[in-house]
Amino acid sequence: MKIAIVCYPTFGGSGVVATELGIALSKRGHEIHFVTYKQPVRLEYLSSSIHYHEVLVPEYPLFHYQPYELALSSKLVRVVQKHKIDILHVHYAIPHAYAGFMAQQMLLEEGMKLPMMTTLHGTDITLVGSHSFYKPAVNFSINKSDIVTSVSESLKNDTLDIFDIKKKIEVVPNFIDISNLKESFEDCKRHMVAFEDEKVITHVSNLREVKRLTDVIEIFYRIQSKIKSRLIIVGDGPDREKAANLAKDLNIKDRVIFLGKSNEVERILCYSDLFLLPSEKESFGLAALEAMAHRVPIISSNVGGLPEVNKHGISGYLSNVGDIDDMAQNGIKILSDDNVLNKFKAGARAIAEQFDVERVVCQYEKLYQKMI
Ligand code: GMT
Repeated sequence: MKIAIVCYPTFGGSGVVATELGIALSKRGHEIHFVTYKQPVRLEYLSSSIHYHEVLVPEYPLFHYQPYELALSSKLVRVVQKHKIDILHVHYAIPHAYAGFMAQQMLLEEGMKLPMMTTLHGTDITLVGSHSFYKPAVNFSINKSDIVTSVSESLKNDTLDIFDIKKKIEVVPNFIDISNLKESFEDCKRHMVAFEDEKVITHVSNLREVKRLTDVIEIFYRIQSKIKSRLIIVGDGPDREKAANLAKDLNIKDRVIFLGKSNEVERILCYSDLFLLPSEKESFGLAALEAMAHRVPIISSNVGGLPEVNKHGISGYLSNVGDIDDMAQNGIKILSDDNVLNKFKAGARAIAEQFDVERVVCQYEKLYQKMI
């Protein structure tokens, strides 16, 4: 099939999933066309089966806001016509499902039918999409999609609670390409962040409020008082400074390392002993799944789709949002005995294997078939 994929090209989970899906589909013989404003960060190489079409939005002084949806839908029409695209798959409803619907309508005028699948990822529903500014348009474009998928049961239920959805929502979980994981590095550079006798605790996110970054610092503060350890924070975002200030106030500034946006997440996960994800909301928690695939146990909150990924007592532990004491105690429980740590490492990997790309991509393929 010839499939156009619309996504955010950034480090965010929805863009990562869309890109990895495109790569996996291309390996299975499909022709993939990414349509977005920048080459997706996870897409290293273009090939005869993976193409990228840039959406350009020229600055015009009359517009206070440049009309990205308009440029995206126009680009989609051109790409679909030129490359004879069979299917459109949009990731993250806002504004992609809306722009996709407009493209569908324009193509219909020309006698072309373009089936559209919308994959809901989380904040497009629970945070941004539910805002009254956007809600009617999001509701409309979800209902206009030919197939709607969500990345967890929890997100499906949230969508049905928040919106007036007439469509069936199929759950297709996020995935990980286990066979392509880089699991060992000749020079893993662990020595650059921690001494031999210290444990490495990691957090990866866009450092937004919803990730509760100050909880990450508070949990680490409690753990490091019992277990020699370092905290590595990967990613960048609005809460970075607040977290850095808290680390300073708690006198653990030297034990917390902010690495910013990094392309070396796999390398860091290879030597991590524990991953913290105490989020306020999380439709799935792809960052946790990536850590688990690298055998890193998870200390997380129990919201949204996290219990579908992080299995309590097997791959890590779940606690109520904000219960930093419980999260710290669970972290200490895992880290204080190497036998326990190894048991959790194996558990994390075993659960991650259930989300292997091979098991998931065929679910998307079946749904594509259904659409055409
Ligand atoms: O976590 C974020 O803030 C980024 C966001 C995104 O849209 O890229 O992530 C959402 O989609 C990911 C991929 O499906 C999920 O793994 C994340 O749990 C979800 N984030 C939230 O629900 C907060």
